[in-house]
Amino acid sequence: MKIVDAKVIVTCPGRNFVTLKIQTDQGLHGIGDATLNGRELSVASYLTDHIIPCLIGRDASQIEDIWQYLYRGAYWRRGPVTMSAIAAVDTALWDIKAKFCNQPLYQLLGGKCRDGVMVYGHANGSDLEETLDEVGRYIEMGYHAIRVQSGVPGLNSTYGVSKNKMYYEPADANLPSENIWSTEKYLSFTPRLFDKVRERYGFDKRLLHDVHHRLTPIEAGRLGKSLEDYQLFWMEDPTPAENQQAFRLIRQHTTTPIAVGEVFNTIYDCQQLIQEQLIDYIRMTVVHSGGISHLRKIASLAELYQVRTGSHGATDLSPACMGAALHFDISIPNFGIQEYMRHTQETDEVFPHSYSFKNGYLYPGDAPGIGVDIDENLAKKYPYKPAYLPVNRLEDGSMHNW
Ligand code: CS2
Ligand code: MG
Repeated sequence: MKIVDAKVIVTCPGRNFVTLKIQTDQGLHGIGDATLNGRELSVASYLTDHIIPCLIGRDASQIEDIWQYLYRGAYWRRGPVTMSAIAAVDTALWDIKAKFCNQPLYQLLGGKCRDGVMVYGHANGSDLEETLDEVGRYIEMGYHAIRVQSGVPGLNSTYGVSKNKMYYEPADANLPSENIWSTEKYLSFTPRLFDKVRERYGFDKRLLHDVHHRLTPIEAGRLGKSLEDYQLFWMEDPTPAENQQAFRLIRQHTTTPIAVGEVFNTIYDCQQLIQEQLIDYIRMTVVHSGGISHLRKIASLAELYQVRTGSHGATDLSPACMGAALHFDISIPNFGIQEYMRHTQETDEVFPHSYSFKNGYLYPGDAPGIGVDIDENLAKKYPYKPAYLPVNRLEDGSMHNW
């Protein structure tokens, strides 16, 4: 089965998405998400200008060989742009292969290890009271796991708090907006937040929290220790993870489980974290980690060290990524949880899909392939719009981590 055509579709149904569509000589096509929030056009160009010319005429069934060709052949290995582009090719080729076999993709990945994929939703509020109410709303919607993010008293903005409570879109301006951060205000408020959530809703729901790279290792150890009484499912991205051994310091001070990895893009970014069991969940997902082929290798390494998956699933990852991720999630033995930030209705219309939500779980459905497609005519109605993620400064003006 030969690749005869491939194209990149950039569309903005409320936010920008980049999708690769590969066409074969047997009339089958496959799609893959290539969206990198704030750098979408870099990946679109990497695919159009550097990868697609090398794909035409290749055998679409040779997924691993094409992956190795694109990874080794780039010479300049790794990085979010390169690995998102490779991910899109890999996902589209798995989509094609499963359609060729007329099977949902999970059947080609070893079949189901579980009936459904437990997800977590995003309760957030501008202050403690609104956040408490939002947690209640997510419980009513049937979620068993809820991420809790709140505005911090004394700060005008912080990560994870959105105007629209159902759809969190962090890329909020056509040039980076500037947020102000105070670790002191955050560290003194956050334990109180979780104390109130547990006081009102008890302990049977899984609570998660995203620190979003903002603490030093010892501050993260302090936060983790201060949250132990509230039994979090995980504390996410407690400190920037380029220095993997920094997590040894956090581990010395707290048993609060740690999740890291949404900004990683190859197995080398997490190898030490997994092998030294410095984390409990690996957050990498299909679109930014080289696709299904590479993510499966990461999950296998993690399985050896009892590290579970907890894949990223923000609104800036398209339904094509979510669809592929659900087939991955349902087929691996060491699945932990799947993030599920809902997409807008207009996004769901551009990307018709077979996955569905019920009682706190997502189900991939049994459509052949990844169970997601793109409506090219509808996609044309939403032209690309420049949008950047914010930057973050401390109160004294020095740059920090957003
Ligand atoms: C966040 C993301 O979902 C998460 O855990 O870290 O919302 C992240 O901020 C965005 O994907 C960045 O584009
Ligand atoms: Mg995160």
